[in-house]
Amino acid sequence: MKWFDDFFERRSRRAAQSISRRSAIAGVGKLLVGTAFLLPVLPFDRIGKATAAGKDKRNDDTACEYWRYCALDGFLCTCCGGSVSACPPGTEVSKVTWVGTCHNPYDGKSYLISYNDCCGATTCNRCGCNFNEGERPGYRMGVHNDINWCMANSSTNTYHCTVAAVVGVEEAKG
Ligand code: ABN
Repeated sequence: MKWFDDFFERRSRRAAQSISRRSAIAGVGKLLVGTAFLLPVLPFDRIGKATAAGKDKRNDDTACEYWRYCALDGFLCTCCGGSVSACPPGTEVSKVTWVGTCHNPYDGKSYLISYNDCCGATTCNRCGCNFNEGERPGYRMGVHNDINWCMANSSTNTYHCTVAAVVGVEEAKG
């Protein structure tokens, strides 16, 4: 490897003779400033961000951010074979429930939403969500959402998933 060492020694000596320390520092400075100006205009891939921004999850009933789920704690029935207001086949709707109020961003009104659990099949375990608008601690059971509402069903009290049915709308202020 002597030839390798000799080669680089010669190149280094030649560079040291022809390039002053000041011009070397100026070169490094130019490189840094150039990079700072050039980097922001390089074509970064922003497609992922655009796609996420393009889809409004507040209007997607399979997403936790769907407007009706503002006080839902559980697994979405829309991901478990049911719909936003109907239990999946083979399960039955809970006889008791927790009711929350959610704002619909598309018409500006507030709606009363009934969060019924669907009972009679093992826990779905898909699309687990936990939003707690207006929810209160467990010692106020009627306004607490972290409860298995299937407990009141006589045939089965195994929790599967939760639906969010609209049961009322705010009245226009007169
Ligand atoms: N209401 C949904 C749920 C079910 C079981 C346990 C906690 C929350």
